[in-house]
Amino acid sequence: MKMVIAIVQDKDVGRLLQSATREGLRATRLASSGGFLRSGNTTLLFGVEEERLEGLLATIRETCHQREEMLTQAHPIMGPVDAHVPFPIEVQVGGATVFVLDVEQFIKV
Ligand code: 2BA
Repeated sequence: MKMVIAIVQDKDVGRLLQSATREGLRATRLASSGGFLRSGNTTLLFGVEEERLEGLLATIRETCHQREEMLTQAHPIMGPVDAHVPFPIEVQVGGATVFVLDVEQFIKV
């Protein structure tokens, strides 16, 4: 079994969950926010059998889109920023950031 952690934009979550649940996949939805933009996104946890992994990744690719976001000012996490940085900066976000982990045990009690 694999654990797929997918960080997706809020705008894409509905479509992704609709497709995934239609395919019989299970997911847990966590509210999250990006460390860089500090704006809301969604982290989805999918526990999937290995043979269903590629199907899930294809669904994520189909439903999560790349978008441009505006960063209007520096955040402290960015560290010292050159005074000449021309805010606002346009940043490309998404489709999705996906981590695939091996699951050692899956237990339901
Ligand atoms: P954020 O951290 O808010 O990042 C939003 C977008 O800003 C990123 O899009 C990327 O295009 C840009 N960005 C992030 N850090 C940057 C930096 N140090 N310098 C310049 N540009 C930077 P994505 O790469 O599509 O990431 C979307 C969201 O996925 C991220 O939101 C974060 O929540 C998550 N993420 C991405 N990579 C990650 C990682 N390696 N570990 C954990 N979370 C990650």
